[in-house]
Amino acid sequence: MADSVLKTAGDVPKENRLGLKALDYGGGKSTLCAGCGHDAISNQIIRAFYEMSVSPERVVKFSGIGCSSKTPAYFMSRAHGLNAVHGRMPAVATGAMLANKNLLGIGVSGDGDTASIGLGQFMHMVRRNIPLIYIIENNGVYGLTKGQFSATADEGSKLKSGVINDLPPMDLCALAVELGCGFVARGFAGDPKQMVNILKAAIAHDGMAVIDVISPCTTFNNHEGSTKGYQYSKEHQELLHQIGFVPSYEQIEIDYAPGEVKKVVMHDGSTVLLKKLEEDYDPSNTLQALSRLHEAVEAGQMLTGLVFLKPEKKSFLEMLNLVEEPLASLSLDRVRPSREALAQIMRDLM
Ligand SMILES: Cc1ncc(C[n+]2csc(CCOP(=O)(O)OP(=O)(O)O)c2C)c(N)n1
Ligand code: SF4
Ligand SMILES: [Mg+2]
Repeated sequence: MADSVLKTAGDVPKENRLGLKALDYGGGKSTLCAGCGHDAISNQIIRAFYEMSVSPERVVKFSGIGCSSKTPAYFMSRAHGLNAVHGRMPAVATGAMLANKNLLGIGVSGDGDTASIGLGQFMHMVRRNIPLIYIIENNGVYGLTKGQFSATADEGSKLKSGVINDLPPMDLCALAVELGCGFVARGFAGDPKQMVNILKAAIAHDGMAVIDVISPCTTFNNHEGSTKGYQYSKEHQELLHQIGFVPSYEQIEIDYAPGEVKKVVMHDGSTVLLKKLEEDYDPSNTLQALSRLHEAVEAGQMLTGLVFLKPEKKSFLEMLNLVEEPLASLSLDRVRPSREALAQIMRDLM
């Protein structure tokens, strides 16, 4: 495999296959704090959608409440957008994705929005395999409300005030694997090369793609004693593999020895390439994924990469056997039962 497949930070074309420029994928000016990891993630979202030549008008963005949930305002302003109340994005996104299956959905949430108030909704959305890219911008704190610990904060990590977290962290990747999600990844806002390829793979996936991204909060959780800051994350990041992505319309050139690179063909015909590093990791093995995530916690590693990948899993929309046209564009006479049918139902109930 040519090395360029694994390196994506290089040349970015001036126009994509739709004739659009990267600027066409931009949004409003960010109001987040300088250096916030969330802004770095927005940049990679812009890049991934641009390079994948996704029409922004085909995209629908969702979020809940939090600094992270503000970010859909900072990318793809030409896309549709729905901002839900705190922790309730999954219900809104489920409805929207069911109503128009031609849209490509991306949700941005926070560790508080997902792992605290929104946990119940999140879990059911994963179980149902709603086709949606679901990003958790994970900083271990409630940034918007001034930095209280969230449910993903590591045991023993310290707030600036000296308060120590004595509760165990919730691992959203492990939870998603356990609930049968077909695409589970962990990224780091400080590793854009890996991030952009995870995002491209998620765009190519049909089903729920859970991406937990460690995204440092420079204002409240980036000091010594924090386990979600830039310095700590850089020192503890452990790559499962190097990730490459080849879109369906490009040739794959392999020049690595057999067994060194695992190829996974995605729903849209693109290929994800996973170049083995030290360990032999099979991302389609649930037990291996769960045990590796547990090992990482015990060893104090911040494990990143495609933790679990099974593209063949049926999405909820496929299971529902919906008609070809999006439900939202069906005419009234096709969705409303006739007067006679309603009268018959009433008679049957009597
Ligand atoms: C029902 C409700 N409860 C509490 C709040 C207060 N609140 C706003 S954002 C937030 C947490 C945000 O944390 P997170 O989702 O991790 O996002 P971050 O700001 O860290 O990116 C809370 C508790 C609210 N807006 N609504
Ligand atoms: S408070 Fe933290 S999470 Fe919120 S914008 Fe500032 S750095 Fe980012
Ligand atoms: Mg947070």
